[in-house]
Amino acid sequence: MATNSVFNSFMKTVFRVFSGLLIFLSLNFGKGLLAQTFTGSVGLVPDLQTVVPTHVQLVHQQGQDILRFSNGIANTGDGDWALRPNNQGQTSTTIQEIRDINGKVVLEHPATTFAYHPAHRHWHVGDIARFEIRSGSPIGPIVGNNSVKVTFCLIDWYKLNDNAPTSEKKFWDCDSPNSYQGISPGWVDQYRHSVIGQQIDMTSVPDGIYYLLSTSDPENKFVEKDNTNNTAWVNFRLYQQGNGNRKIEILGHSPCANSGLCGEKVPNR
Ligand SMILES: [Ca+2]
Ligand SMILES: [Ca+2]
Ligand SMILES: [Zn+2]
Repeated sequence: MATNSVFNSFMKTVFRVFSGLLIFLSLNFGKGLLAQTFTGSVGLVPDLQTVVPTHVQLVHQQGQDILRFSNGIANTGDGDWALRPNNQGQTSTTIQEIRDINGKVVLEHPATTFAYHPAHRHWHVGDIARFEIRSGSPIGPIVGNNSVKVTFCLIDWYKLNDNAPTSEKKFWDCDSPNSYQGISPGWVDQYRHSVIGQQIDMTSVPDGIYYLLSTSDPENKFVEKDNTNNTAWVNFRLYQQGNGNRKIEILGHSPCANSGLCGEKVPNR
């Protein structure tokens, strides 16, 4: 007993010291060494999931066949996907903040870049998504060199389903180099098919059966609950009808958990 209580009080002291200190961890996330700050309280972690791409269409511009589509990223996790710009001269970093239930920041994770996007004329967070065209199956070969990494401005755009915990938009500003960006739990950010960059060049791709894949956080730069549910896809046939322009026929899409993630709640705006 005596040994146990000595041990217990020792462990309590260790725990108090542990939770009272800022502990700096260095975690190797594949490529770079990233510093993290951890304070010991429980953080609410987001989960990123891609909404099944909608408005998938083949348009013809200056002799090219361009696939256009709308892309949605949902936060189905417990906490905000909260991204703070850290501007220091030439290099701007996006810091992901994990917060506890009281809104206190418990972890700061240097995630990606934060940069001005001249074509969109607002600020973008780096490494948000990857668009691919694969042949024959969702794990088939990439065709036409079509693997495109994209950056986004992330805001609360619409609610995924009717049960979002927050009715107000928390993230809404793309125009300031100093504003937080992100997605609240139960909300979706959407980039519509008409936006520059929501496109893949299919001109050199022969007729056939293809998959358009959209993956959120493809390089796993952000902290989230589940890294294995980040891809959604649409299956289509590319074909030539008579002497006219080529067309696509949508054949199906990836399995999805609810009407929001299936792309059935995408607002037409
Ligand atoms: Ca996820
Ligand atoms: Ca991740
Ligand atoms: Zn943009």
